[in-house]
Amino acid sequence: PQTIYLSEYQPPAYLVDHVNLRFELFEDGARVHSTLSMRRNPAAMQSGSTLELDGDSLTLESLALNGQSLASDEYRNEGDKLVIPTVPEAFELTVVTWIEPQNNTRLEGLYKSSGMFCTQCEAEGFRCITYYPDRPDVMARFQTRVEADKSAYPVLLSNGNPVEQGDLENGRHFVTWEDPFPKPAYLFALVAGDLVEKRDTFTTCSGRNIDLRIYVEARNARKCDYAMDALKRSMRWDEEVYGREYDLDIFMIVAVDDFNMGAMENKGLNIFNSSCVLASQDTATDAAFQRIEAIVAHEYFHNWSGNRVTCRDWFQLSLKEGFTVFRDSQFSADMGSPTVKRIEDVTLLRTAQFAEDAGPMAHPVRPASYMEISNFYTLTIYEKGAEVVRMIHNLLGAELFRKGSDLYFDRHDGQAVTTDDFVKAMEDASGRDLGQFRLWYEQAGTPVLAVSDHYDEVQGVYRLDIRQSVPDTPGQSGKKPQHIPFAIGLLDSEGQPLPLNMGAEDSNGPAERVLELTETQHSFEFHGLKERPVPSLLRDFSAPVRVHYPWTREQLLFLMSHDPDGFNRWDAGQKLAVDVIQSLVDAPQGTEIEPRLVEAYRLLLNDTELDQALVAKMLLLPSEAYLIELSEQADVPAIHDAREQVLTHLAQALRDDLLACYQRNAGQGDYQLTPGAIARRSLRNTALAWLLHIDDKQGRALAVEQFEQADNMTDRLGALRALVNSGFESDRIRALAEFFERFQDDPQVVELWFSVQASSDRAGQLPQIQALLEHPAFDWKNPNKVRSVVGVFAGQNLAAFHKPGGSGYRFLADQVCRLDDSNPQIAARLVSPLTRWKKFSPQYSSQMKTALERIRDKTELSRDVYEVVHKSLA
Ligand code: BAL
Ligand code: ZN
Repeated sequence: PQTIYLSEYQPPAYLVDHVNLRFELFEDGARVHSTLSMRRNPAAMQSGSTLELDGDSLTLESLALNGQSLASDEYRNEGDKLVIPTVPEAFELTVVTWIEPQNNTRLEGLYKSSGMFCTQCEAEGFRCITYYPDRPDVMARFQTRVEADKSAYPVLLSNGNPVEQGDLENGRHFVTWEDPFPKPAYLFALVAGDLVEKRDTFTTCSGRNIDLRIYVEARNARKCDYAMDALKRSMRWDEEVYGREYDLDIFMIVAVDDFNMGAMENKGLNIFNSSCVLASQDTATDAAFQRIEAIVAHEYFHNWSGNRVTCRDWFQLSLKEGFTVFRDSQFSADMGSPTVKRIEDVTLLRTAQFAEDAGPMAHPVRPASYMEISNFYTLTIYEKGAEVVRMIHNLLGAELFRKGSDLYFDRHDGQAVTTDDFVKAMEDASGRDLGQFRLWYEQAGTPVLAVSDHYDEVQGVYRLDIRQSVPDTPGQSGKKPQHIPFAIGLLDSEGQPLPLNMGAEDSNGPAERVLELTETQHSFEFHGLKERPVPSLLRDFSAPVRVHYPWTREQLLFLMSHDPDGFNRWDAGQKLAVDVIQSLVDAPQGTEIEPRLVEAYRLLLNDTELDQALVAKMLLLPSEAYLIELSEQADVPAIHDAREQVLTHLAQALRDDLLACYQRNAGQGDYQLTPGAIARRSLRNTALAWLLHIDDKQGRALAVEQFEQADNMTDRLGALRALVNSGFESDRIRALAEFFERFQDDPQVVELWFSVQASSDRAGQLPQIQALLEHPAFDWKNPNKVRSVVGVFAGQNLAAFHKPGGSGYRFLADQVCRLDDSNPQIAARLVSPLTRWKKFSPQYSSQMKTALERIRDKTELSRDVYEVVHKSLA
């Protein structure tokens, strides 16, 4: 496959002013009539009058220029392109294509899911519908007429506002939609199905009434309320925090069962993976509710950051994704606990994005090249991209950042722009020079800060020495130092914040400072200190970097109970637990487990003063994935055993405290979805999991009771998970059977049922995983099912996946090869656990490499999987 380079970007030769689409939908296919009003782009760099259109898997039925049919020698196919050698300056092109949505298993373009027609056009799906200049910098006004059988497809939707509808012959009908806002083709959407409509309204800040609609299959009608409320909260928040008002008269969301992504921000017609929109107390966990709120907000926020102002080319993907993730994380922080949200974001970043940044697929936030753009919907583009925007926010402050975002939206409304345009708007609004800061977009890899300190007790001066390096990544070496905001505080031995006086004459300095690192080496001195302080470094995770500092366990214990920065308080606990677990990997049997860790957890379990949501987070041990990420040559079974040893030891030593914590947080009246109630459920389910981890009899009775009596999915699933991961085999079997029996008709809950087993090293060993793939509820065509079994096994059940002998790797390779023919996007994502083979100790890495080679050698490998596998083996 061909590599596409940012450096080769050229403006489009022809622009599209208007698109007129007519879809005739049938059971055996669809006919798409497209009329494009086109003209030569005055900014085009190449001369000539050749028109090139993108197309993929299309049958061309006819082609006409200004109403004149083109003969077969007046155009040609070159690879996936349709080339018309000579076109006028301005013209109308009419294209008729035949496509087969019912056979479209890639779920790109127009396809069928649960009997309905739907689309996914980002990034390059529109070319699977008709021939078109399918690139984001071609923005056009769309009018779309959808025709289908009226009884099978009573609801016909597209972008914008409905302008006409009526009946046709043979029981068919049509609706015509017009979208007044020019948009790239990736934002096009169409839905046709037998759906019910949940309606509401929203009055915007300027007093306009917006019609809000969520479309779902009838059986899901009761599961839309939460998403609708989340949508209204998002609309209000975007007005208040960013001054962004909704622009069309209608905003629609449609739930679709078979969907490659989480959701898609098509203009006025967001299409959601059912699992990211449908929720009810008895079927969705607290985590699912929170995810739904965040994704509804994310897609809604794209209306400005993505749709009104879009990307010039796909190298700029983080322009919309990084900014929009930052916006949705601000929103979630405002709706709940900012500290807990920060902990969740950083956990994902440090566990998975840092791993990506250190692996063979590492790429900058603005990549310089790609083969298949679908492979670049990554944690780097999304999460690191959001961190980069967050740093700008922190460097400028909220007020100037808002000025910058206003300028960005005003300046570029209706345009397709670059990350550089975004940074420039921030610079122009604030007067700050972000020249060096731009390296965050250009250089891949996670910067490393080596921090050491020195205290001069005679002078009362404490010095921090910080050395920055940015590791080499594929295709990039010898990198420059980046501009890093490094927030710190210092604490005295009582845990009180000390003033940070940076000059000998200063007094009453602030208790927290953001040090701006721009050089390879910096030293900062703090004066007037009567004792050696305890440093609190990288507060609130002020930059996406790794900090190396020789923490002592005393310091970590101290910060765990004293740091006023909630994030660092949690992080100190994580660092301590990591240190304790790492010290047990490969240690002789019977090595003592740090008694102070037990006491710290005892304090936490009994701490009813501290924010209970933070306590709930602090009780969670670092994940195996994070421990692997932190190690040089990972031996997963050894890491797993060490972690299990610590968990067992803690659960045994704290058994009575766990029971007390469980009781204290049980039975708090009616179900509520407040931060306090969510924290209580989290605490009691953690206590339950730990008790069952040591096969505690009383814990077992509590779990069985909770499983049977729960009035919500968080508690029912918490009890199920605890039982599944316990040694109480008959309870495990019974609970799994009962759970399936009860929820078998609900695909989202069946996904949970699969993933509880696939993530468990008791219930998810390879033979059991293979049995799940044979289960009648499993469906290879449904990405959620594939992810909940194969993805969860390889990504979360790490000891089973990395079982010596390599059976897990061979299994994954087989599934990737199987999926590659039907859904290459999902297949390429599944390869991910194998790509980091160099990270593991030799007995594992050689077998992982062999599995990658197996995939590489498959015939007719898709471009998606080809890119991931070849880059991983390079
Ligand atoms: N644009 C793809 C889905 C999302 O990030 O919103
Ligand atoms: Zn997005």
